[in-house]
Amino acid sequence: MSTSGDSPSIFSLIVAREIPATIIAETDTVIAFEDIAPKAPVHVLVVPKTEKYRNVVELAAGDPALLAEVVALASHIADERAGGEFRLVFNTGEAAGQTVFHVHAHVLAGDLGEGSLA
Ligand code: DGP
Repeated sequence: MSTSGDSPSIFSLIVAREIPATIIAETDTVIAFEDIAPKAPVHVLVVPKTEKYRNVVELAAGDPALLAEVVALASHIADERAGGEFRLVFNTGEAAGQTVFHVHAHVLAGDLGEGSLA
């Protein structure tokens, strides 16, 4: 559960259409939009609409079905844009590079460089 107290998050503002984003897919519970600073030919963020969960560990513990929805939408996007092959990244914690504490998956695809995890 969120303990940051700084809601709404930037991603909640995107869900509410209060700031612009290139939204590419949406369900009742999950939204997908282009990352503002793409690191790969395909770089989409898949985000639960609720900001209750700060990271994937909290999401997996609190609502595993919602985590499965995130993975399903990521897979659907990769099917449409990259032949179904993709990297799914959840940065977890500041030291791991997390900057937005509203859980989100990075869907990365296209030419990712040989063996790169970044
Ligand atoms: P992370 O470092 O894992 O917390 O990833 C946060 C990502 O969110 C980062 O790749 C940039 C992206 N991002 C931050 N602010 C915005 C925004 O306002 N719009 C969009 N589309 N992406 C954003």
